[in-house]
Amino acid sequence: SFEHIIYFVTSGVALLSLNRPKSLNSFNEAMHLEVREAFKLIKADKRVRALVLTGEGRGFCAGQDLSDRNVDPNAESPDLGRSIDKFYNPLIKTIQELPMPVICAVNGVAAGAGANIPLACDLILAGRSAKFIQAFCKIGLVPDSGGTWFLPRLVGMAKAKELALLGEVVSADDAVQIGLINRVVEDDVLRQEAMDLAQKLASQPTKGLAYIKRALNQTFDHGLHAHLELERDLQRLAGQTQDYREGVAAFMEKRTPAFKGE
Ligand code: T3D
Repeated sequence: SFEHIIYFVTSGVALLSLNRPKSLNSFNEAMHLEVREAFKLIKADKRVRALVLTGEGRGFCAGQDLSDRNVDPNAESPDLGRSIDKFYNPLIKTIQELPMPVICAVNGVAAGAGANIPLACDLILAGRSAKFIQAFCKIGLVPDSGGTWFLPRLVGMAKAKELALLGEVVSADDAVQIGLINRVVEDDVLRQEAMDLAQKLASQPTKGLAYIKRALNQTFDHGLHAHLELERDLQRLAGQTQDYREGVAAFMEKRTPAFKGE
């Protein structure tokens, strides 16, 4: 069992909640290791067909736990590249490559890496009180966890530069407005709304959804011709799934399909 996260599976949905509320769920090494362990469980568990990522308490995640960094003038500089290599980059790749929808339920302040981890997810819901802060610039750092990659793609270069260089607070409503996130709901229903949406997705053709996710995640890496070829390859795979057969059969028989995620 875990100490710094909450993890369980219910009705096809895995819930992973960051659980260091006293420091706004900032990442120390122990929490990183538990998150990594949870993703191993998700990948190995055939029941899991959607994931909800959220946090306990009044914050979603305040990024790196800064109390773990020795910045004494006489100490050697900490190697932040190592921390990124070891923890943040693998986490972002894992989320992007997970073959199922990942819903981020941003339950409060999201700062630093905590503001960018949601951007790697597939759908972002936020509670009314959530705030997004590219806090890096305020301590002399660079947006990581894919921030400088996701931001211009989501909100355009002008807004991306404004967010990254000024580190101003973006409210949940403004985040929807600029296309950073999908939806805002009231704080007290956020968890339930995210679980409901995840359960709906978990009853859909999981492999098909995984291929859709893969196609969209790669779109900005390709020219049109290369991307048409990727779509063809993914469609070939989709056409080999049981759920595709079920979807067409159910349509022809005018009944509700029963997808198994196979
Ligand atoms: O080092 C590497 O591995 C490189 C990778 C870096 C990735 C990064 O994420 S760098 C960016 C790190 N994060 C930040 O710079 C954000 C720091 N936090 C804040 O600016 C503010 O806490 C917030 C804007 C997020 C929230 O403000 P507020 O006023 O709502 O809450 P607060 O009072 O500041 O925080 C509540 C408590 O959480 C407080 O502890 P206390 O005083 O009650 O004992 C505060 O110190 C603690 N806390 C918040 N963020 C962090 C933290 N403790 C350690 N590290 C944090 N990042």
